[in-house]
Amino acid sequence: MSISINDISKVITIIENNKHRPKNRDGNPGGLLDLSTVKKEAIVIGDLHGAIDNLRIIIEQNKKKIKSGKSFVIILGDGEHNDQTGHMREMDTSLEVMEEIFSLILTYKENIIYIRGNHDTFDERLAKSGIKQGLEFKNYLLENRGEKYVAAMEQFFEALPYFIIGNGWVITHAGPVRGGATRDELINIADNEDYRFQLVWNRLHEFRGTPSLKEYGEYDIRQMLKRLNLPEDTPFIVGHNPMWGTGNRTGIWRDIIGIKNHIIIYCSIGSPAPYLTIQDGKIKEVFGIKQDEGRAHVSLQSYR
Ligand SMILES: [Mn+2]
Repeated sequence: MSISINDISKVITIIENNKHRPKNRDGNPGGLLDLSTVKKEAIVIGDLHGAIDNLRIIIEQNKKKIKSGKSFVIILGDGEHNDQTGHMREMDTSLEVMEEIFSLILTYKENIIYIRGNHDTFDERLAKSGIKQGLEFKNYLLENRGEKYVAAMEQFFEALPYFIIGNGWVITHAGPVRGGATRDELINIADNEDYRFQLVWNRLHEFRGTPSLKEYGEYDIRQMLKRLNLPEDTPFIVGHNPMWGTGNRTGIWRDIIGIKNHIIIYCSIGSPAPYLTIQDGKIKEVFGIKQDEGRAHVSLQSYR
């Protein structure tokens, strides 16, 4: 499906008018999606970074459930920008993923949710291995789609929510705000550049010693849940920070460095298309690609 500027406007309208999105004090769509009353199955997909095949496989495997409204999909942001060494300037797959997401939102409306990641920007300060991927994607779109399309994409980025409270779980792109944040602060995140930055950039503090300002630890997770009036052991799901260095190649890391119910999920190129399904407090790991199809395999496991 080819995506027009008008289509992107429709996508933005759907995102901004989500009935589970409380308005901020200026009457604009807030930074929080409150899905705590939604009882259907959540399908959670981590950062794709151009992994168009993974996205298509996962949607195909769950198409019936999404179509019938039995399940809804959450994509954790960072759909664009190939993260594979030697391919970081490749932007074809970035556009493919974003247009696929637009087309899914146009088809399934609020049953497809995309939250903001640190790559969901044209900001020139965004650089990976010295490559300004935000700027490169913008230039690619200027060349291939034109100025108005770039403006529409930017508007899409700005329209995205930052945090989801689900039915017994929470999700954000990168990590908690250090020291936590309240519901009201999340709704009014437009006024708080620091919180917007932290939710899409924070990384887990993995080693002993003083954490840097971009890092969070278990304390911050518990504090965030506490300030949201949620049980302190509520599953806290993020993407952003794949832990390939641990030797686990599945793209799903649970109870990371001993933090109970903290889950990182990452679905980039080369991963076995991992995703989570969450229903009634049960979190399952599923892999779109099995070992006999040529890549890493971990059998379906039950979590919690
Ligand atoms: Mn990220």
